Amino acid sequence: MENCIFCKIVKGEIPCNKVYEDDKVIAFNDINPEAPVHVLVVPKTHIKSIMDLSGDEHQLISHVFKVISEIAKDLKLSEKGFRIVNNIGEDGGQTVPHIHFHILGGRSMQWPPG
Ligand code: D5M
Repeated sequence: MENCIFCKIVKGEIPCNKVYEDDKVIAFNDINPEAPVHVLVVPKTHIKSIMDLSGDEHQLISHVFKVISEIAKDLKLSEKGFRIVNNIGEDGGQTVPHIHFHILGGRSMQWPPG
């Protein structure tokens, strides 16, 4: 997608601080970290949100969760815990309309979120 910032990161047109990449997803540090660890896991295909998944793309989300668990292990988040966030649409607080999952960790999380 032409004007999508995450598509530009996927294509290497915008730099990122990459923590993981394979043929289906890329993960990099969030530019505005909300926790000591704040990583975004982004499918390479331009899909707006989980509401726009079709057919095989549901398997992609399963892959995303496998990648999240591997990153959490690598970053030593699994012992104390961490949070996965997926914002959807305006009320969900989604600001980048390309599906992505936040990994937040390294501090105690609050509930409910704002
Ligand atoms: O989350 C979108 C997130 O994307 C937000 O936390 C900032 C982050 N962001 C935006 N641009 C960049 C770049 N260029 N690098 C890294 N992180 C970025 P949302 O759930 O849509 O609000």
